[in-house]
Amino acid sequence: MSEVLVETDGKVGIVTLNRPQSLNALSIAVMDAVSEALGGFDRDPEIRCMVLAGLPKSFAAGADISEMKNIDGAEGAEKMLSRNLSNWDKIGSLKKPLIAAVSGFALGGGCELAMACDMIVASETAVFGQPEVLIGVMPGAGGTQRLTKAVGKAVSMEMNLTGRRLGAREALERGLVNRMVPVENYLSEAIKLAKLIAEQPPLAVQAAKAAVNAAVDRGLKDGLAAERRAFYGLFDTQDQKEGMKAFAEKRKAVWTGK
Ligand code: DAK
Repeated sequence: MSEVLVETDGKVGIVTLNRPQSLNALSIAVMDAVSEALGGFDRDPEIRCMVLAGLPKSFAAGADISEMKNIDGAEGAEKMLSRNLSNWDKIGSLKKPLIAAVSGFALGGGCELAMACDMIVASETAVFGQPEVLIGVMPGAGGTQRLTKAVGKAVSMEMNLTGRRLGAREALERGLVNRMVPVENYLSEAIKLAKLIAEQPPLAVQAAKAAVNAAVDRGLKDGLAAERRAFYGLFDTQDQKEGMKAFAEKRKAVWTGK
């Protein structure tokens, strides 16, 4: 079974992450396939709106730690992740609206991927978080930037510095997600919202999306670049090696501050 499923429902293009054995960890191959599928829908004149869905248990539990675990130093991190970076940039610059359908874990890169979408439909079981600090690093794909814009400085600080997670209700109250629905409906609600958007005049929709993004994204490029530099830099530390090793060995990490 493919790790990324691609289908259409009328004028809606649907991409589903399907890697249940690792809770939809975002390997580079998965991100390649996601960005290719979404890019294809963005160029397809028959498609007006897109949905990016996870599985009921997990939207995505972050970038694949087994791929990052052995990265050696900041240079190694930049080398390995820069190709992946173009996938994230492509998703962030899609012209057509993209709705995330999130259930279960949206952690690390999973939370960042949901936030890179234009709207989020969450199931009651959805949990959002940036737990990178717990494995010796920090977010590298928007977690310090988009999250702060979405929930404000105080809550973003706490999430980024302690790994505290937001449940679906709190995410709704804080404006991170558009709606919260029972778990059996999260995908159908996201598709329903996408179909409503797909009925609107496409040029007006795309112009409005670009204008809303202009309001929230001012300064985002600089912020993302600063975040990425700091993220790569942490691969020069022993704490990054220890954090990711401890995750793989299912034990508590011992931090040395080196
Ligand atoms: N990577 C790889 N495998 C993962 C994974 C991940 N992120 N999350 C879970 N898994 C795997 C587990 O290793 C386990 O595999 P097996 O032992 O069964 O082989 C399986 O999924 C089930 O996980 P658990 O046994 O841990 O399940 P639990 O229900 O006990 O816990 C959990 C679920 C989601 C709380 C836990 O698995 C967890 O804490 N996962 C890690 C969450 C995390 O730290 N995420 C952040 C990763 S760092 C960038 C782009 C992206 C990024 C950075 C830069 N650029 C383009 C520059 C993103 C970075 C990150 O996301």
